[in-house]
Amino acid sequence: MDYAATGEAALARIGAAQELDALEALRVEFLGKQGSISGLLKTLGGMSPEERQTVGPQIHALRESVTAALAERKEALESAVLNARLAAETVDLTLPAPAAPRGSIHPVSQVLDELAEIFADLGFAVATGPEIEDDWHNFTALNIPESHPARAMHDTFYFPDCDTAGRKMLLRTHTSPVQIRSMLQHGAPIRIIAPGRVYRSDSDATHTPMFHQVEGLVIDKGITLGHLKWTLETFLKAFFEREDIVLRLRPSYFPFTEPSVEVDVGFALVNGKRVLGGSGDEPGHGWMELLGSGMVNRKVIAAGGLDPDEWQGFAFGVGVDRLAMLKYGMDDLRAFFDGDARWLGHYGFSALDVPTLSVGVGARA
Ligand code: 2NM
Repeated sequence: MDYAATGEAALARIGAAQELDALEALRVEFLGKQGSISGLLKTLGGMSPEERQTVGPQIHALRESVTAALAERKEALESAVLNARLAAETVDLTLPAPAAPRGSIHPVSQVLDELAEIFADLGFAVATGPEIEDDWHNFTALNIPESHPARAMHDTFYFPDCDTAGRKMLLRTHTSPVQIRSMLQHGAPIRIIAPGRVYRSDSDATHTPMFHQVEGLVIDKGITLGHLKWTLETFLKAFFEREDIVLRLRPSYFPFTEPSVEVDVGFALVNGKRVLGGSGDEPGHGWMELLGSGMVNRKVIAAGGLDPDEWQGFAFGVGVDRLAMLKYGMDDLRAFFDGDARWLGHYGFSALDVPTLSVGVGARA
């Protein structure tokens, strides 16, 4: 058998491959489990030691040259694909400015405005606080002890040095420290939402190291889980612009609330997509976990400088980016923070849209 000729024929076909798929087919034909070169390697076992000594190196050389040629051609085809894409996607920055401004409002900004609007109608003020926090406000005051997994370096971005007062500093992992500051500064009663950026050392298709959260806090006398359920129901009906939003409360655990409840919202499957509304128990429906909430733990009320025998409250937390995805139909969280003008062109909102309950976003063009 003429291994050199076999090799030349293989290299010629590899060099002529114009598509990655065709190249992959050649790899399988030569080097796959049932491939021709793999077959030649198997013949070595049946040879005499002398024959193997002369033929073995030739077959191995054949396999190596084919492997190298496949890799080289693959790289060339891949870079051709990339170059074609780069050429097709160029943005000509020298084009004149458009006659009318084309900037748009990011969906997260839009949803934050909608949330402020909806909760303002329920008597809630918007509270904000620092994104760089100390671990007392972010953890200790919220009844999250030293040993809690949320405190591990794994989830929290810590600063390498303490501040001048010797406090350990970090990027807030939730907006709850804002509520603690609010209790300490203003006392009770309280009705606030705390929207903003939060940070966790976590990154995959559904988690980004920075994301947005809105938390709510009500502190007053005689507050119960009933007030919590009504508030969340009223908020979600307004936000999703549907009267048929149905909630299911399940017992859960958070260090800062007792009791704690996980809130599921009923959805229907419409053309394979989840559309919120209706009871999750109907046929063709299901429940989606949406919010965490509960009655504020006595220890947290005390950490906020209030007497837990006098004041009670409820609190909740929900991802703003997640709310935006559910309402406006995006399916990839990472695209939110890529700064891609084409994505914004598609999902962004006009600066002239007013996110009020009465006008609603349903009225936009
Ligand atoms: C959640 C779930 C449950 C919460 C608690 C507080 C505070 F500061 F008042 F104690 N703020 N937010 C809370 C409670 C947040 O997020 C999933």
